[in-house]
Amino acid sequence: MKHTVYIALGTNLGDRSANLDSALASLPPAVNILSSSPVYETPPWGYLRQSSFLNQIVKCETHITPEELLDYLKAIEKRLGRKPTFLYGPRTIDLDILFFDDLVLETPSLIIPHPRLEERAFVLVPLADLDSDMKHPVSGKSIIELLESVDISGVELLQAGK
Ligand code: PH2
Ligand code: MG
Ligand code: MG
Repeated sequence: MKHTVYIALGTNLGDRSANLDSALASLPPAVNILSSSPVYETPPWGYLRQSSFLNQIVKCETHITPEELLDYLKAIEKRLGRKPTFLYGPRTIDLDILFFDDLVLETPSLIIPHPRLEERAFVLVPLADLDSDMKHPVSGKSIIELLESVDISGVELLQAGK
């Protein structure tokens, strides 16, 4: 079965633009990119004493399961040189599943939709560029509605999407 998934990319170590490009190039063939948001430079969230991030979101289609997708994304993170740090700490590349169709899933290793997306301007701003009318499957709120309750200051457009 074909699934529509939204994947968030984040990076604040090394050559951040190159990290985004390498991650995007690594997604096919299991994950086919349908559209990509602009790239934003964003202030660090959660742990403040670190460099700013580049963030981007891609809308994709895939035939693999959520658990397979998680393993696939983790393998890409590892291949691109991600080293374990601490919660919300600096990272070469982070690939997070935001939505997987309308699925609501909670296992010890994976929560879908991403549990903190409502709080994060660095997710909601690029998501609104891709699909502002899309509704969160749990709250039923649209991305635009969610965006109204976060502080978007410091989120700067870096490069237009495709
Ligand atoms: N990722 C985090 C923690 N904080 N801040 C920004 N701006 N962008 C991120 O991608 C990010 C973060 C943990 O995944
Ligand atoms: Mg993350
Ligand atoms: Mg992650």
